[in-house]
Amino acid sequence: MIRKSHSPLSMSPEVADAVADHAPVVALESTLLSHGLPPGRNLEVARRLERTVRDAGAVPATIAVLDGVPRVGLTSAELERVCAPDAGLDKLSLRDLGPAVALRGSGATTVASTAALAHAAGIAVFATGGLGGVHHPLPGADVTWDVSADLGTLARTGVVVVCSGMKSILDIPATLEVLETHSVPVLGYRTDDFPAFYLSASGLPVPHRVDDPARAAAVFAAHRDFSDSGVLLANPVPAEHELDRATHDRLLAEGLELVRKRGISGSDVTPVLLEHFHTASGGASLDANEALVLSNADLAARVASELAR
Ligand code: PSU
Ligand code: MN
Repeated sequence: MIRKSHSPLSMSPEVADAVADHAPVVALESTLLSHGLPPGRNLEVARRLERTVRDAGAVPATIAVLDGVPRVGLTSAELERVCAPDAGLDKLSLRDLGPAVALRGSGATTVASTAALAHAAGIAVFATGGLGGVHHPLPGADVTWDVSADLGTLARTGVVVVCSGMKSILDIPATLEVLETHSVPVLGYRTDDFPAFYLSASGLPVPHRVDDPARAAAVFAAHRDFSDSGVLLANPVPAEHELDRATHDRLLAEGLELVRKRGISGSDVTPVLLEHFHTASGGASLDANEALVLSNADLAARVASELAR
């Protein structure tokens, strides 16, 4: 018989102390580092993210699975391992956590698996770049079955996810409908227009707007009285780093064509599209991506501080 033993995850001493003391902690995911940014740049961004969280008064907890152990809070050497060019880490969604643990795998965690691990560790606030969502159907099909597990997880996991909306590579109206079905509150941070990752506005209205971290924290606390689902706090990319819309639309059309031609599917779609943006935009999308995740980490730390008051 296979028995379940001990705790399913390992927390760094700093993160464990902060959680025990009810001090502000911000969870950070690792897929955006290993599968969303090129090697070299990813480590720089990883360190800047942690520094940004600290500067705003919270403890950063970057999450990944290493040698079969889900780790909440990485050492500097572990962060280097996650970002190494030859890391060869898998992209682990929530469905992959059990296999990774039982089969002693290593991998980076997506929004879905990071949210689940953060929640299990007692961390309520989580920062990322863009939430996964409903992909566009392939040409000739009217529906897609490629709906990110990020949505189902947010439907069941009581965390605040701070992101810059959904990636513009997704069907944003369909993704917002799925979030509504699952009763996930969607808040625009200082905006009435739902953000679209590289673009500060999607043209779709946000259901609710908040203008300071205290109100975002208050909405989360009130929502918890009615539902176990999470809350999406959508913070637009800083205006000076947003991609030019025409360039964006061209790169997106090219990227989708590339995915179709190469027959790419499943969890490879998002990394391939992001990589196309990064190479074809001459680095502009990298700057946008870095600026938006840093801004989200800063806001997440402020929300975590309000929740800890
Ligand atoms: N934010 C970024 N870059 C990324 C991601 C988010 O700035 O690469 C990742 C997250 O880990 C998210 C994943 O969970 O993209 C979505 O993947 P998929 O579409 O396969 O569910
Ligand atoms: Mn997918």
